Amino acid sequence: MRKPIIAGNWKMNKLAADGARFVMSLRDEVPEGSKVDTVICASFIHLPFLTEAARDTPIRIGAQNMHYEKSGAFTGEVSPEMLENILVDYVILGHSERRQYFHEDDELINKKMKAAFENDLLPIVCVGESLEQRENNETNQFVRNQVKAAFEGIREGDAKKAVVAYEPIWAIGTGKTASSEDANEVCRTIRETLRELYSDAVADEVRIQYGGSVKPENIAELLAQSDIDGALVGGASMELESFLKLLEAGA
Ligand code: G2H
Repeated sequence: MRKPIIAGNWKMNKLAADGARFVMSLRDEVPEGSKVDTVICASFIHLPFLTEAARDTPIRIGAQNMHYEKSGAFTGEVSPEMLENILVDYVILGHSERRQYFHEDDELINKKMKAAFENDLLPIVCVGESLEQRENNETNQFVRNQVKAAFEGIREGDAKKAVVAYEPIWAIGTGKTASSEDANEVCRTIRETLRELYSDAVADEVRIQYGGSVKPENIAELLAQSDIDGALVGGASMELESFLKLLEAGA
């Protein structure tokens, strides 16, 4: 059985003190042995405060991006080694906002995947189609290609630790959610792609999240699907009360 994983993606929101307060309050609500893996992914500036606030708790902290090099002349960038050093565990890679606004492509995301594993970070790698691709019935093929490109050259032992987030672009922050059945179909395609690339063991172990306007009202139905093992949540992860409802649904 795959353990559900609910990850908040705060995007470029909250000030550092607010973020730390959120995690301090969350500490009391996420018991040791919790049935759901709880992750908060925040801007770089939050991360040292959040890892400190989450110390000795089951809460895990993630970055939303990173460079693929260990160090060097890359002004304004943050390296995987820097993240690992401050006890960050996860990193979101290839979020559609980064693909769209910062021109990240499959090749770059693959480099970042490799760098994540080399530095003991667990990638949450995002894939998903545009509205146009969905309307042209290209979703499954497009997402398969994104998965193949992201995992190119990743060893089996690492691949099974990855988390894949299926986020249809048209459902992000729009209030539109894919129907649970449609979301599950694409998540199944992702799992079958991993089965072809690797093995049953990898396909059955990798956790696949759905993301895109997940809220307390729709999460239970999404998590009830055979191939959806969690959620990557933006808007509804920002308030403690609604985030706790999401965790409850996952437990
Ligand atoms: C999709 C999601 C979080 P939201 O980007 O990754 O955001 O839940 O606000 O649609």
